[in-house]
Amino acid sequence: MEEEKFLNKLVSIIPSERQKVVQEMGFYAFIHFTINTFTGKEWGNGKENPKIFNPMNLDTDQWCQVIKSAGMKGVVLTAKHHDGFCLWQTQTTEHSVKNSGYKEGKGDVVKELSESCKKHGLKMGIYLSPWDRNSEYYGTDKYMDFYIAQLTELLSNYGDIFMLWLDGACGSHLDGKPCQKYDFQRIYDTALSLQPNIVMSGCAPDVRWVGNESGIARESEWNVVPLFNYADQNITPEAQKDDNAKIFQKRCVDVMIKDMGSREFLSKYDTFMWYPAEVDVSIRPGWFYHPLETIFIKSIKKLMRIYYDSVGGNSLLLLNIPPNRKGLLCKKDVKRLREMGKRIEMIEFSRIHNVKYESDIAGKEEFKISNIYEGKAFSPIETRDKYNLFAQFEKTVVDKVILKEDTDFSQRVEKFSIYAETGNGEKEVYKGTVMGFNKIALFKPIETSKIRLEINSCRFEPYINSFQIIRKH
Ligand code: FUL
Repeated sequence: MEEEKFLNKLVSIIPSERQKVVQEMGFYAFIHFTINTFTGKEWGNGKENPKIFNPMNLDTDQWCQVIKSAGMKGVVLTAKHHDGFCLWQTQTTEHSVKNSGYKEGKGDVVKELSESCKKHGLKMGIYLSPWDRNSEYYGTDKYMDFYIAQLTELLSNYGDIFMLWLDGACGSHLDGKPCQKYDFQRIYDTALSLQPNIVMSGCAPDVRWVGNESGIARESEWNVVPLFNYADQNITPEAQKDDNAKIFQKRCVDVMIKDMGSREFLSKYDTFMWYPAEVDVSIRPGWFYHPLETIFIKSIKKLMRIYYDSVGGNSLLLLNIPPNRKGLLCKKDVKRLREMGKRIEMIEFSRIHNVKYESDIAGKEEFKISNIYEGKAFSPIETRDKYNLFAQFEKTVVDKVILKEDTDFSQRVEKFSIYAETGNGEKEVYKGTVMGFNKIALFKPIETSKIRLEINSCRFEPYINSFQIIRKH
């Protein structure tokens, strides 16, 4: 009885409409671009001369074309990084494009990108660093008003903004300034009042930082987690370097822990929230462009691994692609991203269309199996220990199965296996834990005409709305 009450509580936690939008997007770009691009630094100190910012060939249309070609659905721009330089025509400070070499002070990168996004059908997001090493107000009572004024400009003047990315970094000790307390609640309230559909990521309530910057997602990434202290995720200076155990310990423990949502773990808590993970990682070693790092662009194999682990592992992927000093994405990055896009597209192309679905248990009236890769969910009429779903199709070599739960009914599946009929009996090809809003199960290619999905641990009955069979390509 107690267990039932507990599970009922868990399955009552579902995503907001805003979270659902970003879950469907899955993959979007991060653009780190500012004065650091010209100084070769990762963290500017705020004392840089704005004149050095002068991307002579800046072309936000090129960014958007490349972003689209990679299969990404939106882009988040560092409108202001820790050095405080603003990429838009702000009234709040002189440390901006207004006093830069770019277009003789008349340029506005936020405006240009937002217009290109509209033209190319991409969503636009903003990163506005709370840590500001240039502002005279930083570390004083006035700073939050200053920050809110900047946020207000950005969220009022550039059309729809799908995401606000909030970085917890606070390095006032580096500048001998008092520690600045960020009023995150005020930031959330302002953002929502100006952009009611905005999704807030990082030190924010909608999307959770996965806990590292190396592109690693958990094998079991849960959306239903204990109520988080999300405004308290301070990111240390070591965040730049490869993650290692020591840094893990220093950083906020709750965002880093391995198991964040198993039944056993959750049983220690009594308040929960829907909080999907986002993997943020750069295509290059640094977040900003550095000429010498071009040889270290991640290989297509590595990028696809990150994609399958994140987008294919019930997480979101925010892939950073830094433009160079001309204001363009480099040829090598462009090539890699196009290749990535082609491979992602191939997954869709290789989906088998004529699939006959069946189950060994009747479906609920409104959730009968009809076509569970085109939006119709399946949910059995009763709760059992095991549920089987069968997919039958013309014999072919398959190597992937895509599974999605209908998250309007929460995230329920805890364990599943995939079996392929070989003509010589069934073979287990994949053993998994969570599905969530997107799971791509990859396995060794196998020739088959029948796949069985066995769900063997679930929070009550499952609601499966996608069971796609993907041919090897
Ligand atoms: C970190 C920052 O310190 C890095 O420079 C970068 O912007 C990364 C996404 O977040 O906290």
